[in-house]
Amino acid sequence: MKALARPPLRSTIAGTIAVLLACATPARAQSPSPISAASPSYREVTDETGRAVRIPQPVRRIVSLAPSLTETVYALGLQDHLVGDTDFCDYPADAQKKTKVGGGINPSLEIIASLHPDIVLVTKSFNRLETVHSLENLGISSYATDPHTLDEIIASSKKLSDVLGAPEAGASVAGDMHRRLADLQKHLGFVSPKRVLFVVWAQPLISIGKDTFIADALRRAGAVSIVDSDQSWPQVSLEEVARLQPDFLVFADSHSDSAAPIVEMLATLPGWKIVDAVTNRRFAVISDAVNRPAPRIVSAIEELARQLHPDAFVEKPENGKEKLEKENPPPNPKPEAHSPSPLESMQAQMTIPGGCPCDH
Ligand code: B12
Repeated sequence: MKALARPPLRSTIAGTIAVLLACATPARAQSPSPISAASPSYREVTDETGRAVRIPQPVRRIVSLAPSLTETVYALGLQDHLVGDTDFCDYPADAQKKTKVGGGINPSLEIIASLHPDIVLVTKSFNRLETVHSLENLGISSYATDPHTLDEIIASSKKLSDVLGAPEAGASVAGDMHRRLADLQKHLGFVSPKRVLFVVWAQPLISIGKDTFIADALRRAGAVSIVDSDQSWPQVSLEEVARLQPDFLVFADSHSDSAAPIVEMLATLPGWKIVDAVTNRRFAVISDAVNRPAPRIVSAIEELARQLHPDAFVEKPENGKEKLEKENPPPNPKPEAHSPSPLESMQAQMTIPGGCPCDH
């Protein structure tokens, strides 16, 4: 497990160099866009953390400091304006080709400054306040999001689309998310929610608090977190998990090459054997989109709902067809091959990178 990294001295020095660079040459004067050579107009908006932010208009050069924000920029069709993103921005695949500015919690201020962004996008639950302050010192505007529910993710994407100058795309993305979530609720109807433990981090065990977008995502998928904490990312003891005995453990997919199935690994760790869901291999693995407050989180919710409540998604055979088959049964029907359940398939594919069950 990696501890939360402090920005290395190297990045502080780099920051100082960047300040000097920025003072010597105004950032926008070096932009390749001929229009930006003219004196820019600005728009002042309040971001989701209540900060007043001055944004050059139109926004032509965006740096994203979180995978969720990169995904949102792509979903809004603004990827041609994305000039830099983080090492962890891996979706869609094209995002991997953008200039990398480092990690979300320890980005290189020097690289960011060299990209001459009009705006740097940050999100409160992943980036650091000190990064925002350093950018401020460099004269670079940053806009922060901070969604805590699915409705807030939708509203946040919409607001961002407005700030970035693509309001129609925002309305369309929001409409699609609303539709898919409503459709999911039709399937789930009145299923009784499964009690789950969402594993953010295995050692020490970190889960989710009730005021997080992941807790809301679980609710939308017909699940409820057994952890009822006011803290966003609480550390939880295995004794507490054993006392609460979740029906399922839920993990974000790691996309790692490692072969060891995650629950097999957990079962070998001290303490985890007392959790029935581990002993009985009751777990669900969904896309790491669940960790990212962005439009694709809806797909992760759909995945989870299907794994936890497969019966709610069984297609009802058409009456006519059923009747016809009963009247004319096929000759010597073949015995059905055992097709693995989604959970069994997941178990076969599931992997774990160096001690953490998620793509962390
Ligand atoms: C909990 C956690 C999460 C949570 C929330 C993130 C968070 N708050 O840290 C969730 C599950 C959402 C998450 C997601 C991801 N995570 Co994570 N996560 C962690 C974990 C396990 C603990 C971090 C922690 O304790 N946070 C608690 C405190 C620090 O955060 P907080 O309560 O939100 O408080 C901070 C903010 O509020 C901020 N703040 C306060 N006011 C303001 C105001 C503004 C304007 C801003 C910008 C910030 C800000 O300052 C506070 C203190 O820093 C660490 C690993 C570890 N064991 O440390 C990895 C870690 C931070 N995650 C990591 C990664 C890679 C990811 C993902 C990219 C994974 C993925 N593949 O999708 C995603 C990205 C999400 C996104 N938005 O796109 C890496 C980051 C590496 C790096 N160098 O940047 C870490 C270090 C794990 C690792 N690989 O080592 N993660």
